[in-house]
Amino acid sequence: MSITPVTDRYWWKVPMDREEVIWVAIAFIWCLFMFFMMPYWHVFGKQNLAHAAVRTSAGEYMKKAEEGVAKWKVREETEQKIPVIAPPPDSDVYLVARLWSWWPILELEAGKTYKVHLMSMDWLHGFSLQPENINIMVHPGYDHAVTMTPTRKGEFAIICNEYCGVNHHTMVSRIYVK
Ligand SMILES: [Cu+2]
Repeated sequence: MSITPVTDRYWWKVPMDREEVIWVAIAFIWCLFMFFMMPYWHVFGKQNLAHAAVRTSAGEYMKKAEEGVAKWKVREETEQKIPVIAPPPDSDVYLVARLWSWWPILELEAGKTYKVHLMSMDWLHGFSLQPENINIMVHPGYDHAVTMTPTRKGEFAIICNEYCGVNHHTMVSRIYVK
């Protein structure tokens, strides 16, 4: 039972009001616009990075990350003595996410391309590069490779943007671009 009795039982047979037709048309056109914006922005937005994810184990991934540090370490930073590595262009760079740090710190060259790998050693973390605002989920068990070509010189911040425990707010790092 409704508060006011239904006067016309077959309301769907009543022709649509002009205003309603206009709103439905606007909503539909907006839906189409948003839909085609997705592929457009992927190609022309310069924010969506081409990436590939491969299944792997924490041990295997850590071995590759340690190899990179052994080869390309230039110094250490922060109280935790996190190594800073300067990998050569076109190399595979492995960045480890774990409770609650990013390891190692990357020092890249502007205009050069790198394949940056991301993986978590424990549970879900989020790679958020600021102020570029590039956001990538970092899963355990998946080596997520992103092709990166830094265009601007400077210091960029990495913050974890997936809540990952009591020290989540300290899970910060940086990328240097020279
Ligand atoms: Cu985290």
